[in-house]
Amino acid sequence: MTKHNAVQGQVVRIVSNRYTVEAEGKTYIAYARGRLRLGEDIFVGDNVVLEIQKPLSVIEEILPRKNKMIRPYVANIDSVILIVAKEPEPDWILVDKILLNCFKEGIEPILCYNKCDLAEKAETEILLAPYQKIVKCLTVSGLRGDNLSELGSLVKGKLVCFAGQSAVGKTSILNALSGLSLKTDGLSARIMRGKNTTRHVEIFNVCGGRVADTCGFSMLESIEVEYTELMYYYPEFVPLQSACRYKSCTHIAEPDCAVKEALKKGLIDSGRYARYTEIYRELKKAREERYE
Ligand SMILES: Nc1nc2c(ncn2[C@@H]2O[C@H](COP(=O)(O)OP(=O)(O)OP(=O)(O)O)[C@@H](O)[C@H]2O)c(=O)[nH]1
Ligand SMILES: [Mg+2]
Ligand SMILES: [Zn+2]
Repeated sequence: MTKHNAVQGQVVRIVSNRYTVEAEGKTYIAYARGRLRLGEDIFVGDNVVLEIQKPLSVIEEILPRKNKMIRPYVANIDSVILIVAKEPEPDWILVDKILLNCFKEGIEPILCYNKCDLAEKAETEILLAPYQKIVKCLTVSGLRGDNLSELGSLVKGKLVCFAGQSAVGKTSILNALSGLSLKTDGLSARIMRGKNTTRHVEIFNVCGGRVADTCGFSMLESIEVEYTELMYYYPEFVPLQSACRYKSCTHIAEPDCAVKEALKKGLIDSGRYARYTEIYRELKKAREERYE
């Protein structure tokens, strides 16, 4: 069948099964062709072939992705700005999982500590120290405006994704950078957790680039990494690998392991290593359960 009105566009917003697609400078609301709905999910950031129709256009095809993030689901991004904050208390396992997903997908991660107006400078430095050597780190306050121009300069010319737990201040920072007034909300006082204020993923034009605001989350139940390959997504382990006795040493129980030697000498952060072993065991267990 010949398509007369087919154009290429990018999905910029998904709310339930309605997709907002930008194509040739215009915005269209679309639904997905049935066979797509049954197959792989469509992500915000996906480049698609769109059949323009009224009242609703149709997404006919998803074009190949350069990368994808799981939780939040976003595709074709240049970098992830992973936001943690003074409150809610950072979940460093979650941080490490998002980082390793970035390294696996070849996406540049940036670690951004928000609400620095509530924290002592020394406290922030201690928290970020294990990450300084691995990723670019930045300390900001969405509320007070600290370092927002530096953050804005990291967005320029790129499609970046704001990721992190609910109520770390993703939407607040986006509002401060853009002048938008998207909905934000505080922490639930009883459990000191976010209220999942942002309910869908959406891309906005900001600071000469584009930002995908995403829904906060508190767990990352699945990461698509084999436990036997996990060590390759820890940039501080990779240069030591060749000094381990075994070529594919996982740095868990093997003898003569250079990573464990470095750990003893304090050259590898003990928190990062402990979380590595936890994620390793979790992936191994999931793998074994799948094949039982
Ligand atoms: N003190 C302080 N509070 C902030 C700062 N940035 C954001 N907040 C507050 O943190 C709360 C959560 O902000 P949101 O922007 O809604 O957080 P979010 O990450 O978008 O949350 P979800 O949409 O649920 O994922 C709000 O009450 C904000 O006012 C900051 O720099 N300092
Ligand atoms: Mg939000
Ligand atoms: Zn090793």
